[in-house]
Amino acid sequence: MKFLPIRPPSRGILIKIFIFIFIVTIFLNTGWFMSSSRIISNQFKSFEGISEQERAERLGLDDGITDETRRVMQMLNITNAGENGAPVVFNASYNDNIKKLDQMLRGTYKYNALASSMVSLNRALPDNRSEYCKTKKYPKNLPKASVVIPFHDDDWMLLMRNIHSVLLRTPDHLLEEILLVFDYSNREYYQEQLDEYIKKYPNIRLIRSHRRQGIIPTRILGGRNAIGPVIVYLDSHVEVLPGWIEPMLSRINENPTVLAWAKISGIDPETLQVKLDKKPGKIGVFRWDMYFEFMTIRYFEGNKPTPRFEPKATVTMIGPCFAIQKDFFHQIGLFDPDFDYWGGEDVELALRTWMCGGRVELIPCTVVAHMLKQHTYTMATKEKGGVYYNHDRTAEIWMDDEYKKHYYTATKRTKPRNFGDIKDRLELKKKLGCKSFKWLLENVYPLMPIPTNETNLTDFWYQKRDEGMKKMGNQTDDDYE
Ligand SMILES: *[C@@H]1O[C@H](CO)[C@@H](O)[C@H](O)[C@H]1NC(C)=O
Ligand SMILES: *[C@@H]1O[C@H](CO)[C@@H](O)[C@H](O)[C@H]1NC(C)=O
Ligand SMILES: *[C@@H]1O[C@H](CO)[C@@H](O)[C@H](O)[C@H]1NC(C)=O
Ligand SMILES: *[C@@H]1O[C@H](CO)[C@@H](O)[C@H](O)[C@H]1NC(C)=O
Ligand SMILES: *[C@@H]1O[C@H](CO)[C@@H](O)[C@H](O)[C@H]1NC(C)=O
Ligand SMILES: *[C@@H]1O[C@H](CO)[C@@H](O)[C@H](O)[C@H]1NC(C)=O
Ligand SMILES: [Mn+2]
Repeated sequence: MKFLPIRPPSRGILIKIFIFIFIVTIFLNTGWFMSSSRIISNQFKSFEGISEQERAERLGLDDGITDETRRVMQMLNITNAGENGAPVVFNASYNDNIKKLDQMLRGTYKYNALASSMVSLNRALPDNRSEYCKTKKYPKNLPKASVVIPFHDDDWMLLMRNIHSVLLRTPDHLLEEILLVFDYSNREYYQEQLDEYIKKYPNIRLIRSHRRQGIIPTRILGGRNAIGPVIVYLDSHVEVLPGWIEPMLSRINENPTVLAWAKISGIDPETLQVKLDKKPGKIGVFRWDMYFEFMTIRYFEGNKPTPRFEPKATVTMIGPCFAIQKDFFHQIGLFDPDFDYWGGEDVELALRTWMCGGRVELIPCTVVAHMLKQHTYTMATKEKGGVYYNHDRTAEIWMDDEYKKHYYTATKRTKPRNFGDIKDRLELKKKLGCKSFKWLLENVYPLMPIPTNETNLTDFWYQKRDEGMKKMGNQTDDDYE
């Protein structure tokens, strides 16, 4: 058997490795966002009647693209990446170092973070609203918002693009603050660099958790510390669109017990493309196993249709963007403080809002683009077990016995697992005089199919929905613009 002699690596290889490690370090840490003064042209007018580009200049918002990234973009012949929501497309295999960088970033973030690094923090997004939403007038004096953004491990550019989109598209007199809530992360750029960055902006505040807690405790932390009369929660990986905040604030101004839920469109995790349409969105409901589902407006509203782009009652919502009056939110108990890291919190809050005197509404004129991405971080603690623990709590606290059994059947369990102590929440329910689950089904969600003891719940919800839609002539919302 022959052994190959082990030679020390040549100087050229060492230099290449050094350069690669250098680039990787820069991308993962400090240099990622080193400021740059270029601001990409932006043709859209902001609410002030000036262009968003001018507003960006006025606010001193840099595009955030680093010199390293610019070099990569040059090699790949990319300019104006992602402008107007266009997809960023490149072939990383063109160059070995770029390929390695691309693979490394994908491994770390589970989306195309190299593409994210190329897209200006001030990128324009098309104003693709319906004429109705574009021309609708709202009162000048609306309650101010604390925009609360919990964040953990997302890349710097993704979070900053979110913050910039809020600063660019929110009238100053409606923005009390942007409240960043740091759900502990090891990313170096979220230490001093972040502190330095927000110093420039008196209306950006940062509170830090010194251990990782998950989205629910972090949102509670934000809810307790928010100053403005209205809290708007945003996921860290969203960009808001023109005219986003007035419709929600206006609805809450009319009725302070409305939980206002935005229409959510998508940011492609591969290309960062923002995909829009002119439809009013979809209604949110839930199945017997407690999971969220979308439902078409036509089917949900049946023979009682509301005007297309006016706020619509919805049973549940999902979390990328919603607004709620702070006092009302505190009164109904924020989020359940014993919930585990993540999962089921939006359904729980929606049920509680309805049952304890409020309303949940889809606000079709508010549009926020959200990146649906793979999570790389912990979603459950060992003791609790994440979403199942949270669902069980919801069932035990908010469902009456006659309905709770369907939840356990649908989740294929005869007995609940550990769901913690629910004494405080039951007391709250009593104190607030909340209505029953039966009331909710009858008044808010009459389309929820009620099983019998013998019903096989697998696919039951879908079967009944499809039957119901068929009876109504199979109308989708596809032409609903
Ligand atoms: C970029 O453009 C130059 C000159 O037009 C060309 O030689 C090069 O192959 C291009 N690179 C890529 C990745 O397309
Ligand atoms: C990407 O570039 C590599 C190297 O230049 C080439 O072999 C490959 O075919 C390209 N892939 C696509 C999809 O263009
Ligand atoms: C704007 O909306 C129209 C109609 O729904 C859609 O066809 C178009 O693709 C949208 N534009 C963008 C940039 O998403
Ligand atoms: C359904 O099951 C429950 C016990 O799980 C029982 O009390 C009830 O009478 C049953 N209902 C019918 C209609 O069989
Ligand atoms: C329930 O229905 C599903 C499919 O709809 C089927 O696969 C399953 O075997 C059924 N379970 C029972 C106990 O009949
Ligand atoms: C609705 O769609 C189903 C299949 O998806 C079809 O069998 C049925 O005929 C349709 N009904 C109407 C009224 O269009
Ligand atoms: Mn999200």
